[in-house]
Amino acid sequence: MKILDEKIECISSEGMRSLQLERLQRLVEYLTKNSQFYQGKLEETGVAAGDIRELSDLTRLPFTVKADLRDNYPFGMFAVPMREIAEIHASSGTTGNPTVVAYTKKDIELWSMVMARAISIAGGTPDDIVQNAYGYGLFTGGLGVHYGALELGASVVPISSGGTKRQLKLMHDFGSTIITCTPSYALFMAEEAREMGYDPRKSPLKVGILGAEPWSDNLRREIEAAWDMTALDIYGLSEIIGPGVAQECPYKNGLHIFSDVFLPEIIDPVTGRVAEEGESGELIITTLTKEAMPLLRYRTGDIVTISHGTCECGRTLPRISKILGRTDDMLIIRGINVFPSQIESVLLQVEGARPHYQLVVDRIRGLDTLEVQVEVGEELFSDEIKQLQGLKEKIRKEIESVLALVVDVKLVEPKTIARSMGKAKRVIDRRSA
Ligand code: DLL
Repeated sequence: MKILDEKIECISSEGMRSLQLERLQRLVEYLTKNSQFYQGKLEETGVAAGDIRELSDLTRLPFTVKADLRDNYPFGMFAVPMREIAEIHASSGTTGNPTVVAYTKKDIELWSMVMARAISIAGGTPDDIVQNAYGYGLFTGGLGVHYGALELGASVVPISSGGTKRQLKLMHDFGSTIITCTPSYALFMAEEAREMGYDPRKSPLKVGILGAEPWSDNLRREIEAAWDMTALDIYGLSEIIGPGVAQECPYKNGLHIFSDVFLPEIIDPVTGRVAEEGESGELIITTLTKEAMPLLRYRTGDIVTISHGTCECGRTLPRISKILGRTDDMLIIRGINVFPSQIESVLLQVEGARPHYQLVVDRIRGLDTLEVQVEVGEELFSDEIKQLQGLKEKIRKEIESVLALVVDVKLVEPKTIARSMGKAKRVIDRRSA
């Protein structure tokens, strides 16, 4: 398979470190000159541009957190005048101010470049037809993939999310070879296809570039079997650029992170201690070359492990694991820490459970409870009660043995759990209500 940017994607570790250091020094100088926000922060921390002499000096720099973006709503984080801003995106902002992010023209070029790399790492070439079913608009998924597909020279169908019947018709008629959407939407589309009497395994799709929400390897297997395609993970977040921060290759050995432009660190989210190779921690990213809104040591809240060393695909870019959870979506149930994706992983190993589930957390008489609602196949519902009871018990026991957590299991009929065209809502927490 051709490597798009071999000089960077296969660079030696010394080469990468010296590139990162040079860019980091330039970044701190740039921020000292251009960003009012960072001028204040750097002054508080007592670090000047000249103090960054080696890469390990990175840890002397201050963290940036989401609240900084909210507090400086709407444009307080910008490091360039408005006339240089080319594009502005914002989160949906269900609570309080939305998070605003902005790009100069050069930032859009950077976004196009990293997204072209991502599609290429997934196996995409100019011969592919990319059906882009991420939402277009203020969400960064749609436009990010779009720019990358253009940069790579592929053909892009900007269909956006939703309109499932039309998705399936155009996919078939156009011969789309790559689908880009959330994993939950890929699953839902396969379900709809079957209902329309169309076998998704016969679709022209070869690869799915799926992300924007957590998903387990077991869900990957479901999606791959449903579509008879390779399903690969893509990671990113609006604050850093959007999609295009890290991308899994067909060897499925972690996601290659574009560390020439997004400098990663993994730390213990509580103590701040740097994690060892292979140890999980919070991913922190410094954007090395952005103009409009560069971020120093941004706390993504996403929990990963990182590994270095050459991948079977030939790339030397470090690899992060699939996102194991978020610092803020970890459920603490009666003192036990669980991430929704761990429950997903267990559920999908039990025969009869379908990959549609929701977790309902509540506090009853001072005690946390977790109800796992999961759909089971139609055939099971017409079966004897005894069999359903057996399945329920099996799921309960499996979760208990893997996570040491006692939960209530509720089996529900097909299509009871709401389907999602974008990010799925897996957890309903009634404790704060
Ligand atoms: O979700 C950007 C994106 C679009 C990524 C399309 C991939 C594909 P935000 O809406 O700002 O941006 O949400 C970012 O979503 O901090 C993670 O918690 C989560 N997330 C993104 N990708 C993955 C993934 C886009 N592959 C937040 N696995 C991030 C797990 C993911 N979680």
